[in-house]
Amino acid sequence: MGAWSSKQTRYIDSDILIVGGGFGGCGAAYESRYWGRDLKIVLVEKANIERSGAVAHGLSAINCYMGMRWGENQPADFVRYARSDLMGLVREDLIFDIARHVDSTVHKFEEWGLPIMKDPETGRYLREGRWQVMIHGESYKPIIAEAARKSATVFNRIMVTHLLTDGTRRNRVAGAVGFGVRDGRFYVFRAKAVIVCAGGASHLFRPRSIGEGVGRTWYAPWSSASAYGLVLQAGAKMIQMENRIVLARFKDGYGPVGAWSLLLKARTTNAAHGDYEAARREEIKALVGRYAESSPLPTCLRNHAMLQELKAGAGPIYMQTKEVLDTRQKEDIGWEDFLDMTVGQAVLWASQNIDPKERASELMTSEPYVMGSHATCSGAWASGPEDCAPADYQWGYNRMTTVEGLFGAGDTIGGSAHKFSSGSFTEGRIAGKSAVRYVLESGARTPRPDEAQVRRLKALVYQPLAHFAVGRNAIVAGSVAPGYISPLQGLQRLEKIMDEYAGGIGTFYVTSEPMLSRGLELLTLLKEDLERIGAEDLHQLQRAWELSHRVLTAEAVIRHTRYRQETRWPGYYYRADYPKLVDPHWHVFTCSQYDAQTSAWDIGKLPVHHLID
Ligand code: SFD
Ligand code: AMP
Repeated sequence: MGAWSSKQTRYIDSDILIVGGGFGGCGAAYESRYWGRDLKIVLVEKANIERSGAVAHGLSAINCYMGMRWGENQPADFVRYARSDLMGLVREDLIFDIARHVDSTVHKFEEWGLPIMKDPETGRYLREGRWQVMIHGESYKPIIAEAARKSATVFNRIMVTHLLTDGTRRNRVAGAVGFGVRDGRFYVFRAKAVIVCAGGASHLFRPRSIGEGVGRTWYAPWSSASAYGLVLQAGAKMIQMENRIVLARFKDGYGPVGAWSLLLKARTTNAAHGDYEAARREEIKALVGRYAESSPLPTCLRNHAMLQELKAGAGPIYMQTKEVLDTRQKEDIGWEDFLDMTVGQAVLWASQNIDPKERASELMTSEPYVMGSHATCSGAWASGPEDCAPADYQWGYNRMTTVEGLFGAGDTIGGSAHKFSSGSFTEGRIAGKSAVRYVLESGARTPRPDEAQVRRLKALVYQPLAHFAVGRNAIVAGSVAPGYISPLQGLQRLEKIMDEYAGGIGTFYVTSEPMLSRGLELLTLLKEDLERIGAEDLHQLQRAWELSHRVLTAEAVIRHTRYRQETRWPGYYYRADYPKLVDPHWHVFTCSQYDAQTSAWDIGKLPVHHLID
């Protein structure tokens, strides 16, 4: 311990601190520099923004683009789409706000060098589907990171572990602390406003991958729930934490299906070549009523149809790739779709002798993920845009959480699904502009974190190193150590609990009140053991704090899932004790608030307002 507790503490002061340099963070950096020319803007990132976050490996499509300059769509259309996809429960004000600004973001991306595919006949962006455009996106992240680098002072390789609050006003953010994953230093970032953009959560639930593929997931394995772990510990209200997402993907490699379904128009069938989704429409309507009437069928219901087929023994489910690859151009699109964002799927095809022109490929549903930016909307409750949010959705500055001065974007913010990469960057821009206004208007009221709080956190952050230093002396064999638990052991225990009790793959996504309560009990025992987590080096120390964020997030997921007494999103998860969707009683957001001092959770409902017909 000694060596680390004596590590130098470095103080960095700023007007605006951005935590996480992914899509939301880069957008926040870019826009806060535009509006806050003379402000000190600092971005802190646990990896290196050049290739960090969910888009590290690139993408092949931008999934949120209106095309207003060509009259393709209007923001209100997009709100209707996201609302029906999420079975009615979204923040329409937040979605509208993103939709009206997202096109300008995509145009900037193109100006900065991102190659966007064009339709040779119209000259417009090549549409994958109504909302999606195709890109040559292997280098998507470095292109976007350059804009952030030019806008903010970037500190790479610093893992943020906790937010700081003001010494006298607990509900006022004052900065953040973390440690250098390379230099081991303790960093104290003091700021007037903080924008958390630390991304979503993989590895809360046990993944399907085993053995040599263990750890492989759809969302990035380094998406460690920090967005939620950080803001909920600061006391921010969270919503829809039960609304985890399950993805239908090419089996085992997690290759995306959108380009195949929407652009190439490949059929998804059961083993007998049958169109099971159409065949099950009436049955699904009986389950969820009018929500099954929207087109396209909501994402969760598409999963549901697939799961029903698998349970009936009608699998494997296949994407009929060979029926559509009749030209070289289509074949190129199919391969590039994987090579730009999921190289592993192309490798898997090669290793299994699959030529998509010759034979169909299996699809499968993934383990659940917790995010705020895909076809799902878990995250913090945020104040809405001044011009269109209803009064009870507005208490301060746009995208400010319920903690004063604490903003968010991307996966951090709840209620606004279907942001994807472009919408997350756009939301970062919105939050950045708003944070600048907050800083300028709040003037001299600079928050001051309490020094005792900083000292306490410094001791806490390095504790896992001390546990290892002492506990290693009692290692009995291999890695068996009675005195501490390792980050990997803790992670695997968390995944097992979530999988078996909270509706993971192990139970075909089914859970219930007694299962969730038992899961919570086991999670509480895990939390006790995690007080003795041991880290042998700085890398493991990062793993330890990532796990801490994941566990708190998992607890929120269990509590919200237990609270919502209905099955709102069949195909994402099922409450066996409440198998039906219950409108209007559950046509509400679930909402929670955590008190880090007492470890108590307050849970309740918030209204869903429909602003667009
Ligand atoms: O196939 C800390 N996404 C897709 N978006 C699209 O537009 N098109 C697609 O094609 C997409 N698809 C897709 C996507 C993601 C992935 C992994 C795959 C396929 C395989 C979604 C977008 O990527 C996603 O919506 C945005 O990236 C979300 O943005 P944001 O900012 O909320 O998260 P981030 O980009 O992961 O960035 C988070 C950053 O925070 C850092 N970080 N830094 C310091 N301290 C801590 N404690 C931190 N914790 C995290 C991270 O390192 C990261 O830089 S498809 O599904 O449709
Ligand atoms: P994916 O490649 O699966 O991530 O999908 C890309 C985009 O297409 C996302 O916006 C999905 O919601 C959408 N999408 C994928 N498959 C379908 C489908 N069968 N019907 C409608 N939308 C889809």
